[in-house]
Amino acid sequence: MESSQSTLILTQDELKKIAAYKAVEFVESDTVLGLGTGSTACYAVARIGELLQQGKLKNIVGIPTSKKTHEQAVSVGIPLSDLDNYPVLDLAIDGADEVDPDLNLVKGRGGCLLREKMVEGASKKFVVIVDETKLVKHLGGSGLAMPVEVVPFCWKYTLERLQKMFVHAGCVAKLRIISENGEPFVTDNGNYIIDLYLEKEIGDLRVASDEILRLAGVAEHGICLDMATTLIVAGELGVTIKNK
Ligand code: ABF
Repeated sequence: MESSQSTLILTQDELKKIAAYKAVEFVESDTVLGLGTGSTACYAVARIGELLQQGKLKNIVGIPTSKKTHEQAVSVGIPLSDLDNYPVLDLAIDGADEVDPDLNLVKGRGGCLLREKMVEGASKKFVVIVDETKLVKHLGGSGLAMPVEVVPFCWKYTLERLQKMFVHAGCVAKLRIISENGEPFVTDNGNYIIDLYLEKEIGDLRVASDEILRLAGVAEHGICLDMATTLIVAGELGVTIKNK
């Protein structure tokens, strides 16, 4: 007789949900929470709303990192405010596009990096939630975009400067577009996104970060150094939690 062994393969979406639910276990009543954006953070926002409705969490104030998250939080009944009223947050939960072994991040492929960095940078604790596909040896190493939010004014000038800045890393800079006729993606702040595609390592991340920010026309970039305090990774073999 043959014995059959079934292996449970979880989808990337299921892993995102597992990481998000684990993070929400760290949420306590009477706290101010940064609410992230993206398909992973979305699960955390939904779960927080559910726990509020069940009375298992009380007196939460959410600070959303995007218009989209604002809408979702309202729809699940999370009371909201902003950084002007709550300049210090207890905890923020959000996803990331890449995470390196030192818990440095690339954010912004969802286009909300500026607000995310403002809100999460104001939080005493920042829990990053990802599925294992987001782990990289070095930032920019996935071959995917390193986003930079720029003002629309003379964006081509800014794009060329950014590309030249990282020519040593084989950088190709592209304006993020949302349609075939070249319509640019516009952020919640009315800005554009320039995506940097790197062939090689960018070099010292702190130097790169400072250099990008010094360029007039840049509003913010997606490199997040020393922001994450905890990383929750959901993978096929379970959940791992790493504290900085
Ligand atoms: C946000 O959501 C962003 O910083 C990042 O771009 C994105 C991650 O996307 P997802 O959770 O949908 O994979 O946190």
